[in-house]
Amino acid sequence: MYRGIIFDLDGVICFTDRYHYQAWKKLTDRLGIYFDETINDRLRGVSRMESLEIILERSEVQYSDEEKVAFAEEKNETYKQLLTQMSEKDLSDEVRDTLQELRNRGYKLAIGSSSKNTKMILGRIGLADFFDAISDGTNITKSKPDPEVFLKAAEFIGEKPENCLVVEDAEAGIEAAYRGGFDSAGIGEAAKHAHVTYPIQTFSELLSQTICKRVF
Ligand code: B16
Ligand code: MG
Repeated sequence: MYRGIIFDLDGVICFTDRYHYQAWKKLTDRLGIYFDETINDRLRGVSRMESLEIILERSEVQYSDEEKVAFAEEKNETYKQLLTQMSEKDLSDEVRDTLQELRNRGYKLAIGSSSKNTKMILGRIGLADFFDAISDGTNITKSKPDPEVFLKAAEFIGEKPENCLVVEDAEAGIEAAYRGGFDSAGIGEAAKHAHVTYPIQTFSELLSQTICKRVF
């Protein structure tokens, strides 16, 4: 029986993939590096600097650490500019209603995201003050598949990993949950991961009797 639920942000609560893609594409076009949607899919749940390393696998030029930091900042400026298009309309009725019902059932609700832009994104979609705790890219040193972001989220809500469910869309996120001792619900590609506890097709399946039935 779970007491807390920890949600990944990008790909679970809202969808920022296309903005990540557009921002990386602008950078890679400038640098003359090949980049496509398939490579973008490999960046799900992966930190900004690790994402850049994946992108630079296609580069013929070796860049210094200083140049890489500058590239990551350049991408993030473009990305933040694109995020200004987001609004409460980018939170689906299904996600909003399911979150509210989980709250009504008495669960503690937290975010566990690799993104350093988590608070900005939550603000734009109208969830700035909704969650009991936020663990994100600003409070971790190791990103998924390391479990740190979820272990911190569990600590922030005062629950042990075995009492929390992690909800993820990325394989790296399911792996992180598994390594941290959490059960997981995997949506999209993450539903196929060998270590996923509950493969789900839609967010509202979290309300099913086998996953989050508890009413406090
Ligand atoms: P930022 P999540 C992840 O968020 C994204 O899936 C991933 O594509 C991105 O590189 C990472 O956040 C870092 O984001 O550049 O905003 O710090 O899926 O863990 O919520
Ligand atoms: Mg994600």
